[in-house]
Amino acid sequence: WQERLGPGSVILRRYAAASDTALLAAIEDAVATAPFRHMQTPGGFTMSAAMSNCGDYGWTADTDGYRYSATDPLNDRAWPAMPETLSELASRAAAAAGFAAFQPDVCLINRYEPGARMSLHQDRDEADLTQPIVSVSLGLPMTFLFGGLRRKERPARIELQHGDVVVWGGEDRLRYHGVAPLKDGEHPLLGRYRINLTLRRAH
Ligand code: MD3
Ligand code: FE
Repeated sequence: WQERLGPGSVILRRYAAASDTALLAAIEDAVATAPFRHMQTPGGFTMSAAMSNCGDYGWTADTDGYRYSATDPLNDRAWPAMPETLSELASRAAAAAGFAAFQPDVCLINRYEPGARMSLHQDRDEADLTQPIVSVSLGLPMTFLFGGLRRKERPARIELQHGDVVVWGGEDRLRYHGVAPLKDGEHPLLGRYRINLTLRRAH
């Protein structure tokens, strides 16, 4: 049930499966206020995953760059609050992986449809890179690309399924990573989607 991926990263297989309907209800609640949207990269590309956020901050991308903001640029209102089901799950998962007292202040919600992907990148927009990141996969299975500390290193391919939780921290925090194009399929709860929750401490 628990697999070590690297010195600072652990997969907790199916860890969130029992909370899936509560998590989906929390996501639907959030995106009723802050709808899914396709953000632009600073390089002018449209991201294929649709995104939204909940928490004290939200991660955003536009032609000016990547940043965390306290308000949703679509409506200049605060992001929806992070439901306790989410922050509690993330803290528990982080503790199980050896990171005590993790308190996320942002949850990025990524929605993939068949063909959507995320190219190799590092997560480095957070103030304190000693804080881990917790990710929760829901819906269609996907292939996660787990690279090295330099972009040119060939990434390992890791299958993640509905309910799998991964905690990334320590020496692995700045590893390049991405998502292979989503294969088509039908999930009993999510239909033709995969949703990834990425819980972080931005500030
Ligand atoms: C490994 N999202 O939003 S989450 C992202 O599945 C992002 O939507 C992917 O990468 C997704 O930035 C992957 C898993 C993840 C998140 C952060 C990491 C893996 C990581 C940081 C370091 C190493
Ligand atoms: Fe990332």
